[in-house]
Amino acid sequence: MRTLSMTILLAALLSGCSSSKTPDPTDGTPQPPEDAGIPSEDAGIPSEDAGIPEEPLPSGPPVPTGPPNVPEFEPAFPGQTRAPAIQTKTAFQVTEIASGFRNPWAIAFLPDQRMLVTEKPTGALYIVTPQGEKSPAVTGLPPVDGRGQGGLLDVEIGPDYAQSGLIYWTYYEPRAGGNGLAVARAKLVEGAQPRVEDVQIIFRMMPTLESTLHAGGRLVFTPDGKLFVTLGERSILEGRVQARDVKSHFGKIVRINPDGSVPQDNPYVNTEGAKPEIWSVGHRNILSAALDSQKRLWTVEMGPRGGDELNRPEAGKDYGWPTIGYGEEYSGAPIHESTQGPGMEQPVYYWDPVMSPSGMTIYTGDLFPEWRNNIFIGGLSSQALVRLMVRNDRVVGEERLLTDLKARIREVVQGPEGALYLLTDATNGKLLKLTPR
Ligand SMILES: [Ca+2]
Repeated sequence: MRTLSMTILLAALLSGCSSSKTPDPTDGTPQPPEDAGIPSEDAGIPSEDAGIPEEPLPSGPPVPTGPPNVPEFEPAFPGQTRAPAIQTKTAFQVTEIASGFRNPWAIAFLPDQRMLVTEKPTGALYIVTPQGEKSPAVTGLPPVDGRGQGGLLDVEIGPDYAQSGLIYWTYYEPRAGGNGLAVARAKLVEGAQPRVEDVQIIFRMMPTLESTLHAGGRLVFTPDGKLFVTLGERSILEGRVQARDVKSHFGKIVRINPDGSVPQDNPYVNTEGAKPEIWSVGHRNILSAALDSQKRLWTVEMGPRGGDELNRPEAGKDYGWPTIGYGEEYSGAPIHESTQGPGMEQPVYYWDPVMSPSGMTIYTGDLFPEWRNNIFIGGLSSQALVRLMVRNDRVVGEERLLTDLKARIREVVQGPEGALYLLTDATNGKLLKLTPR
């Protein structure tokens, strides 16, 4: 219930390519390395402002990130990694709205500009005003398995929230014989003690397995009323080998209706033995997902050491993990025989060394016209907000913002007024707002 108004002024010029700090190839914390990647071909964020001649593409050296972990791997096409460094011209400031969140994970905006904020390990969900006042934790959510990378993860407002009051969230569900990601929805009931009512579990990742790693867990609603859920492969070998197997949910993106039923135009509904919720296969651990202005899904997944990757996952396609990809095991041992293979997609872009993605938004606001259609990704080990400029579905420029904060960025969301809202991943995690100065 406290309002913090500390304002950190940051000249954009200072946070562009000024940092030459080499990212820790591991997550940079005692947590297991959720951080790390593989690719996807073509893609299509539209050029901004159709009809207006485009500026020349950026050129020059990439963001200085240190030597690659696997220098012998070559990109599949020019510009697939180490795009030219770019620099935001608009001066901006970072305002701290609230702090004291224990490893917060996700932000969702209510229609009145208040926010829902999740805390991963505790399973707590808060309502936070634009001024930073925090409600008591919402009651009625089922318990979470908050160990490791599990816990309470993403939260989204239902498309019919104004009528139904339904909110949706992902969490690691304790189960007999292990745990697994689940998606729940319930009606949010406000008051001095907010609560949820009529909790329904609409999706359970199967099979059940004991692992505290590679939880995935991002939710994305589409304008046609479907819900994408990104899933990890549990990290341990028993899970990893299921990432390309359509009989398992591990390492998949799934697409469901808001009540959990299966859309009949999903790609595997007529495949014998396949999980019908599956949209795409061969992913490692997707912690970033967003729609572009054409309402197409883009994701960034934690790859192995030297293999984080940006993809534009399409129905029924195979993104290759663990068979192909960039990077290596965190032990330094090889994983992939090859970076390319028949029937498997290349990433749009990859990072070696990794930036450790979590959270993603594709900017459509008015406050920063120069950012329109740019991709923003939270960086954990890279301790940065990563900005990608995209033309014709290829990355043509990269920037690392907010490196001066020296904070792990867990979440980035565009607010209703066009500001960016961020969460830092820490035991005293902060809710920050980024606006023009
Ligand atoms: Ca891949």
